[in-house]
Amino acid sequence: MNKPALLQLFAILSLMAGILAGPSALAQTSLIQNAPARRVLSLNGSWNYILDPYETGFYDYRRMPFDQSPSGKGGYYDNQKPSTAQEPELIEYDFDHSAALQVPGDWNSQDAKLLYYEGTIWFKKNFKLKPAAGKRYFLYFGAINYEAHIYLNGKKLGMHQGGFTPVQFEVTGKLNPSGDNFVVVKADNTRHPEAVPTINTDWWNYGGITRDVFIAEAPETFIVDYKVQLAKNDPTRLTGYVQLDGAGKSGQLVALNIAEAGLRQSLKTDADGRATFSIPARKLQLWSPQSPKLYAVTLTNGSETVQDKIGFRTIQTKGQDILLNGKSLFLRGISIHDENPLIPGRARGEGDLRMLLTWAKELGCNYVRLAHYPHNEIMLKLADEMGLLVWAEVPVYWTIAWQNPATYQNAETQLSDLISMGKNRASIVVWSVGNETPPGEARLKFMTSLVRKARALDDTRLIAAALELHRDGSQVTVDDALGAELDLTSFNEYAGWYWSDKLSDVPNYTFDIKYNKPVVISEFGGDALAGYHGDANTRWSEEYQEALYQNQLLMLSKIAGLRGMTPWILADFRATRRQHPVYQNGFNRKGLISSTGVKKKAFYVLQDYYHRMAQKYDGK
Ligand code: GCB
Repeated sequence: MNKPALLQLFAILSLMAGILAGPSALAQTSLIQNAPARRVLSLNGSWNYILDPYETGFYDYRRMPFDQSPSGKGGYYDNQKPSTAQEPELIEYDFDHSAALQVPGDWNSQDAKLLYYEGTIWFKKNFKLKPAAGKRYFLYFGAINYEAHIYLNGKKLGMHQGGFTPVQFEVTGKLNPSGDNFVVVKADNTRHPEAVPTINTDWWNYGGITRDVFIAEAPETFIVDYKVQLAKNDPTRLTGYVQLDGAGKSGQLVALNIAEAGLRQSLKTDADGRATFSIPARKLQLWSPQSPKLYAVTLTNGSETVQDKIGFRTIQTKGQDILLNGKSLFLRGISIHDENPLIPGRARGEGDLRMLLTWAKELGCNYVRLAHYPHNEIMLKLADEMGLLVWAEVPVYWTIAWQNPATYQNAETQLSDLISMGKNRASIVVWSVGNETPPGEARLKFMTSLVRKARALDDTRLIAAALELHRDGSQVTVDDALGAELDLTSFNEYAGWYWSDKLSDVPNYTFDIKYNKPVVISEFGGDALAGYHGDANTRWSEEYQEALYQNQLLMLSKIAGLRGMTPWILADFRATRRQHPVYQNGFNRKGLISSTGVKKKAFYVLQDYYHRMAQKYDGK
């Protein structure tokens, strides 16, 4: 055999070996509910990193992944060191002498040379954890953008795609008994046409390990998942389930205790380790933005206790009304990206997230749209605590590969993980399946399947999507067929900004909306550079944005079914598409708050309007 043919045979054989030795086909344990509350060991902090645009640490010179080659040597995940100082092997990387990045945190905002970087970065962290007998361990990342390959002590745990949902691997039996361990992550934020989101977005493609990392410890049989919520539209019944995982999961007793409400129930798991319940709960004080009451909920199975703080409320629609705990409501909202404009970069934890929600409260909000992808679990808990209703969304954004079954599967997995993560949060009242997806047959099929999936997973919340519309002169029509599947009519409109009109003409638009459902405008807005002043006709000025909001509110007030809005957006955010050298400089300037934290004039227009709406609906 000549050399190329030999190489080819070698490549095929190694590929087969790789497939056989690849990540286990066994079903993974489902996402641990409220995982951060069970954390035993945080892996946040400093991680050494290697920048790898050519993927030298992943592929050999044939483009064969090292983890599929027979020798298995060469991949950066090995963290290889020369065996002796006398006979040093040639190893062209060294994590321990490489620079470090802070985790959680995107790489772009931590080093100027990484601002626009798209590709692979390898991360490594050493940690000490001596596994205890009779315990199970789970490595948990809040989010890694976008594709992550994860290795523990040189062995592959698996791969995950999707930049905003948790990544979890069981590592029981894989930790070194000595207690010395290291974890390596290959994070790759390359954009792909078939990915979710796809190649084109109006937000920064922040890469890296952007949310908390920890190892959770659990008993052999443990409470992996639970749902404790009010029954659909019934404030007098608690329903849900507790799911155990592990060999002894069937026929176990689990105690559900809400001491403050005098509620105690003993549950017994079935053969699948699941105990479902539906019990009367008459005395519960209901959660609302005015009174965000949370109860300490305790689940106990043997020696294991899991605690959560859960609020209880109902949400439904009736004609064009949205009813929260049976009472009509106006959603005084604002859209928010998971970004701290002051870094500027991905929000890195509770402090950053609390700042964003505090701004929303100052604006007079009772509602936030957490666009355009699943936000940090900490954000959802803060919304519970601070009394903000939430629209939670998946990154099915613009032109997804509608015909591709793998793309659908990816979107559905992200939706399922979002719902799994958020299902006990009273604040979440809307699951959104996407944003501005252009109507068409394949797209309708794709989106309808997502809507049905969301309903099958959770029928106690509203399902929505930010729709597109079309215009003819001053007539706007909202008739997207997807609207028939949804509980709210939500659409993005940019009168006064992208629509070629004069600001003073904005109030003349009339809306023909085909659905008799509550109308919640998912976006409107316009850019303003904070500190740039002009008159109401000077684009980019604060005065223009101020007048735009005034005219928008006049226009929208004429929509009979208007029950809320989330203007675009709370704060300026980094956006690669926004390159005007004077006004934008890589930022979308539609924020009501600037990238230095300054409130623009339009902030006060909306604040004043929300004040009036609060008086009208809540009497204060
Ligand atoms: C939109 C998108 C949002 C953009 C915004 C804009 O319709 O949903 O992601 O950032 O418009 O500023 O153009």
